[in-house]
Amino acid sequence: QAPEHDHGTVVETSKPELARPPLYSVLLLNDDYTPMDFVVDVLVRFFAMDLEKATQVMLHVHTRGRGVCGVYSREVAESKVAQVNEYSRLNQHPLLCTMEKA
Ligand code: TYC
Repeated sequence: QAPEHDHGTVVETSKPELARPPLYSVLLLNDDYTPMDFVVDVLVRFFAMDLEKATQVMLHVHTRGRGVCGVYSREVAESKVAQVNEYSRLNQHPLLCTMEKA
């Protein structure tokens, strides 16, 4: 004889929701020593900006202290941060790139 499991009233339903992976903003931080031209070069080289956009973002970071370079998956954001910081150290500039959940 089968056990009685059906209590008769509560029926749970679920809406299928596809879990979207979280996005991360990649940021540049201002400092007093990195040349403006180098920051513009970084934005063109690693964030596919044209010169005009790169100059806008560099000046935003220079005046506001930090600024968003792009929004990516965690893996791509981690790679951008690592590449930018390695490139900056290689060129002996203190420029810092970081990321945070968007
Ligand atoms: N503040 C720097 C200067 O006056 C320029 C600069 C801009 C540095 C943006 C870092 O993320 C930065 N040379």
